[in-house]
Amino acid sequence: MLNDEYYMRLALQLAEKTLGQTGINPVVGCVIVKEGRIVGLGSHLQRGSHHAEVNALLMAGKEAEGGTAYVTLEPCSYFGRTPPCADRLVAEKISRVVVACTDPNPQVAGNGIEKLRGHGIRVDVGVLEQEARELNEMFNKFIVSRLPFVTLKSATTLDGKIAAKSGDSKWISGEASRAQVHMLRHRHQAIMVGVDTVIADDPLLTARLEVAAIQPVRLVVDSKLRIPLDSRVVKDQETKTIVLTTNQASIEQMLRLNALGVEVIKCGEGPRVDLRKAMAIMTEREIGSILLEGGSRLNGAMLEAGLVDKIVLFLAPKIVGGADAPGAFALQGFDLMSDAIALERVNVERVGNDCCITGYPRLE
Ligand code: AOF
Ligand code: ZN
Repeated sequence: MLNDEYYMRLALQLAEKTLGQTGINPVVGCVIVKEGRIVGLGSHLQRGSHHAEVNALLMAGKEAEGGTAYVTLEPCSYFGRTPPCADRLVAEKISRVVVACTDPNPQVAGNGIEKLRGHGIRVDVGVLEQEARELNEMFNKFIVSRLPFVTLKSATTLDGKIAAKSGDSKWISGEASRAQVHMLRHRHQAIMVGVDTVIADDPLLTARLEVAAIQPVRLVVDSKLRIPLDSRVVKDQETKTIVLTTNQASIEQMLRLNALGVEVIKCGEGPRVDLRKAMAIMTEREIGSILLEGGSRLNGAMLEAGLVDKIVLFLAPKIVGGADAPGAFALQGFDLMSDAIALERVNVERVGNDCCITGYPRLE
């Protein structure tokens, strides 16, 4: 027997496939059903373009009248870059709306549902609610806190190392894990690393998928502008590179980087980059999600500053040893285990021969 979950699952799939392409906007899917037939399907494809409901309504045309709309997020109720979806659903004479979850955007937050009900439309809320909410975890944080959602990704050996004592790190995790990392890059608006990672590994930091990928902006935290001018993140033009530094950085080096097309932003007086300020600057630039890819010290500093929202750790079944080999998180350290940074909502999944552990640091 078909039920609401059947169509909502389809709407969620339409939303999920667009993760990474809506910028600071949520991903949203909509399915319109009339007399047992699907008459319209839509996703929000890009910020500034039609919302999911409008795309689905355009496909349905006159068939929308009297139909049921399944939407993964509460229809919006205000004029943003596009007119309110709630008004449009009313105008097209939809008779019932099924919503997965409410929109945390303070400008919507229940108003969309209220508006629909005010026009006599039956609205049912909460079908596949948890899935829908998790799908937009980055948007949910950004729209309320006005700070980017930071996912810390790392790959370690069983003994917690991110490189051998020589510095060699290719490769720790297996092919399947590395493919997942490229999907993570595609789904975040920026990738952030410390300058030591650029010096040690000379990474390209682009998203490489079997299909075309969206390239996140590259962010390099570099308080003294030690970034080599011939590093790949400087030379490669596939995406923009921004270096976050301090007032202590040399003007000459800054100008050299600018001449090579790299933007340099000063975040604080030094000696270290003010990471909280860096996050606020990203917000101004409408970067709502960041994939933090190390190294140890930047990971530690971001964690200590309470700026990490999620951890994705690929644990590879190998042991490399070496007292000086770096670990994933360089922190000052706590005296008591009870003070350790604990993760909540932990999930464990096997990826090839690796184990992928995800969780959310409890932020006090
Ligand atoms: C919906 N359906 O498909 C989306 C919604 O100013 P805009 O047009 O970019 O709208 C942004 C806000 O609209 C966004 O913050 C969120 O609250 C809502 N997004 N709403 O009804 C959609 N993408
Ligand atoms: Zn809308």
